[in-house]
Amino acid sequence: MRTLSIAILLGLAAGVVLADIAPDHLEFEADQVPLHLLIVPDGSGPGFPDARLEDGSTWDRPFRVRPWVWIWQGPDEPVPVPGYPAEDAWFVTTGGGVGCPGGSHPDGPADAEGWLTWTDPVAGGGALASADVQLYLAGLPFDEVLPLTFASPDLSGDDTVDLTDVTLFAAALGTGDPAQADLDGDGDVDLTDIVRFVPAIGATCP
Ligand SMILES: [Ca+2]
Ligand SMILES: [Ca+2]
Repeated sequence: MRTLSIAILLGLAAGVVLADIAPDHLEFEADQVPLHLLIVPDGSGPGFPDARLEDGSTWDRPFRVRPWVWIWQGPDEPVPVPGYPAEDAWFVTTGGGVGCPGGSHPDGPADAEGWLTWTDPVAGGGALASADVQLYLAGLPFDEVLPLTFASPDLSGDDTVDLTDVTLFAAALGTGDPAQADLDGDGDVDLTDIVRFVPAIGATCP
């Protein structure tokens, strides 16, 4: 509790200078497993409560992460950061996906215990289902990846779903490459993925 009290003091009372933190590790909810989410550049994809688990069921609640960081000249151990600003937290996939400006910020600042929450759909594209998802705070990535996988109808990664993506999607359907065309994350490429692709044609970043 002492650690948490210090963190609350640092985060809420004094304010943390963003340049003075360094990522240490991430904490997830105990039953959190890799969640699969469809992301569309215009943010028209499902929100996190509709993210799918491997068995096809839905997560049914927001996605939460508690980052633990080192604070320069702060406590002698990593601490969470209550009140951490949403605009300085975001994630990207290792392939450079989730590219819309502000498309992957959390709902708001970290809560009193330092948890960041994501509820709304992510606005972005270019994410392969096989790519790792990394959280950044103040521009610095955590080594530990988030328990998330994304897929997007924007296969080309230019944050627009257009003819180029139709061509790529058709090719991926032909080869059955789930890394690109498995938009619902059920491990195969079939009609349910086409149903998710077609409505996204024309989508672009807000
Ligand atoms: Ca594209
Ligand atoms: Ca599928």
